[in-house]
Amino acid sequence: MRMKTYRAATSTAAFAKVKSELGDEAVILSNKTVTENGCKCCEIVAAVDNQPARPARPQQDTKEGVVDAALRDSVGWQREWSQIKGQIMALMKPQMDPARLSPKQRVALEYLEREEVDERVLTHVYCTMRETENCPVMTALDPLLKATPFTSGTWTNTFHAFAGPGGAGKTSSLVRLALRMKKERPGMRLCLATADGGRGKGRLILKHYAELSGLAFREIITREDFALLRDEARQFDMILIDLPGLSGRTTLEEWSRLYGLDECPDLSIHLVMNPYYSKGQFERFMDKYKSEQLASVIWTKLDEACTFGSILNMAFAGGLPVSALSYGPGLKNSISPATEEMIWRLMFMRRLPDGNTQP
Ligand SMILES: Nc1nc2c(ncn2[C@@H]2O[C@H](COP(=O)(O)OP(=O)(O)OP(=O)(O)O)[C@@H](O)[C@H]2O)c(=O)[nH]1
Ligand SMILES: [Mg+2]
Repeated sequence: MRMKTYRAATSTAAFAKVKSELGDEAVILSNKTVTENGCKCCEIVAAVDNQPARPARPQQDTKEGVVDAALRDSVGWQREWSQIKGQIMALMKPQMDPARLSPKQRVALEYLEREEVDERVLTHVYCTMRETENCPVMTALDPLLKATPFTSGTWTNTFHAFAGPGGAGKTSSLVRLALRMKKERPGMRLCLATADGGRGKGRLILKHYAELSGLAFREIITREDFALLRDEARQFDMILIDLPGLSGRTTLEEWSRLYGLDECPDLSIHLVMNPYYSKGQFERFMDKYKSEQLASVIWTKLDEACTFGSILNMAFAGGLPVSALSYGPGLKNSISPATEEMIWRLMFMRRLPDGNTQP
């Protein structure tokens, strides 16, 4: 067994060093806050087996080897599975005879296809409409999409973390929702916390708006800081945590374990996404950001998108409700707690929640 100590400004940065040097098999033995040259930083002790239990490259010529290789490379595995699903859909497509639908149903299905709603959803909608004679389109679509608006009254648990790809709009969404809730309920005890210490900008924005609006501000550099925040949670109605965009192969589940977020039953994670990622990119993100604690999706940059089918695709694939919609770069009047009506208007009329229409 080889042991090594890593120090960095945050657990995220220290963990990235561990991964790049010792690889995915490394085990974290300790993860604590230490002081170096008068500054708080994170120290991780990690270990890796000198003799890997399994050969680095599994034998590909046996059944076990092939399965092992596929399971090790989960992205490859996912891609294969998605190809199989694609082939099933291709087989089904000729049976999706548009002539068997009413003109209204046909137009709606064609519209959804143009909006880049994927085949899985289209097939499901087609089958639902075929099951019941004259089934209204909205009756078939309605069960596929749910909204749980991000307001102080709807979400009753204390901890809310904002996760998602770099630059997706996590920090902006967090600040906008916090300011909105504070305006609606001035007595609300809100705390803004940043776990994104590695990138100065997000941290400074959060600190700035917390100070400006009289909200509490906390920094999470290691799991000890998160444990301390849990100890003081009773004094807040809601704690909003800004997570970093995860680089490389680090997954949200790994990151949550590193900071102890996975042990907090009172925590919901909201996934912040843009609607214009490609299909393959969505699949990659779904894999990277999957977590039992995922509770909703926040869609941002709607003002920059030209199709909105991915909102329905994601709801169908992940079963998560949509909690907020963001549609502008500024801080004012650019985010709305989501409702189903807003999303359908967006999808069928290209109308943003502020009433503006997308070209
Ligand atoms: N047009 C538009 N821009 C947005 C929207 N939401 C956020 N932005 C902009 O997108 C940029 C990135 O937003 P951030 O909130 O910093 O994104 P982030 O996910 O926190 O980024 P990292 O912390 O770097 O991973 C900023 O310039 C925001 O102003 C939106 O709904 N529409
Ligand atoms: Mg940020």
